[in-house]
Amino acid sequence: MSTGTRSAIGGVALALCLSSAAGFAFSTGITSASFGLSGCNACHSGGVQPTVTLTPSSTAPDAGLPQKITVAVTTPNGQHAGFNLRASSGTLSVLSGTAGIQILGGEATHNYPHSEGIDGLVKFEVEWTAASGGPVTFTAWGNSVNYDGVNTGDLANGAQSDICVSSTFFRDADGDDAGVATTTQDGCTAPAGYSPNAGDCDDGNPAVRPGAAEVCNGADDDCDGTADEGPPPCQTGVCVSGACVVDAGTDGGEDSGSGSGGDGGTDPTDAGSADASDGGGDPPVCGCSGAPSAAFWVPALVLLVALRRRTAYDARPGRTGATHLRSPGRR
Ligand code: HEC
Ligand SMILES: [Ca+2]
Ligand SMILES: [Ca+2]
Ligand SMILES: [Ca+2]
Ligand SMILES: [Ca+2]
Repeated sequence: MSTGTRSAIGGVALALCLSSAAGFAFSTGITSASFGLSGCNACHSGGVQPTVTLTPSSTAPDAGLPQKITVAVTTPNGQHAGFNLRASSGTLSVLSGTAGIQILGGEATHNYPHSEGIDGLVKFEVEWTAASGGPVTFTAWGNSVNYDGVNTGDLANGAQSDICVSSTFFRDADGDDAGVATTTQDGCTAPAGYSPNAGDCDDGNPAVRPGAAEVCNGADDDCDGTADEGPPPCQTGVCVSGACVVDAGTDGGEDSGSGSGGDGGTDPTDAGSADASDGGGDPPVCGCSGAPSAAFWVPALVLLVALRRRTAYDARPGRTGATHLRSPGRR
């Protein structure tokens, strides 16, 4: 068919397309939104099915490095073809210096029917860049057309290619999905004992990892570089490193030293108004869940004994200037 005839028919076809629905100009490209599983053959028929090959330049590319994807179509129905290529992730773009290919709705397609090369194939080359590691599926349709300006005398075929984008995985010995940056392995999917996330500051303890809840234990549970930070119960100064300072609940002598708050006497670790209901049975100063550990109880008992001694001393006749305030009713 001569170029002149093609142009005339093309003009008619374009006019028809414009009058029907915007975006439906198929000889000028099409996206998968316009076809289902039967691809281009939802509309094109009457021809012989071509062979379509889809070839990524690498089957295990690195994320961020552009790859070339080639869709090659045989031409049993003439010397022209169109195509559509989509990727399950990443970004398709037009290779610089390539004419007649566009990106529509994230998919690659022809601008006009391309003609075959000396090898009898119509080849479409597109650039694709992975966003991140993991499996990717490319789906392509190639349509061998007779170039008569209508969707008859043509037929298409599909092709699919699965690749996997390589990324770095970090050794995760404690299985908490956070690994250490010092031991890594590259691959498509995580090898056993490895995680895509780094940043574990204790790879022998699954409770310690980025994003874990910071608890009062003197350790940096969330791996942000600071131990026991954050609001109560972990506020620095309220939660003492290594143990939660809780009121025993019976006002058994925790009030000593100076400070402010509702106590008749005040805790060295008093949270101020939080302790206002003192007078026996304080709410915990530091509301830890679970029973306080030995790390709390041993020093607490030592303190208790010391305070009892001190109270006896203060109560001796002649002693006035008490060095600490006592709770009301605790004389
Ligand atoms: C929804 C129906 C429909 C689907 C799906 C469709 N087309 Fe078309 N196509 C048409 C129509 C109608 C024409 C004729 C009007 C025109 O050229 O735009 C056409 C024409 C063409 C032509 C020029 C044909 C010739 O013989 O001159 C090419 C090339 C083409 N389409 C490629 C494709 C490809 C590639 C696909 C699949 C990825 C596809 N089309 C899917 C309706 C469709
Ligand atoms: Ca046709
Ligand atoms: Ca850990
Ligand atoms: Ca921390
Ligand atoms: Ca902690």
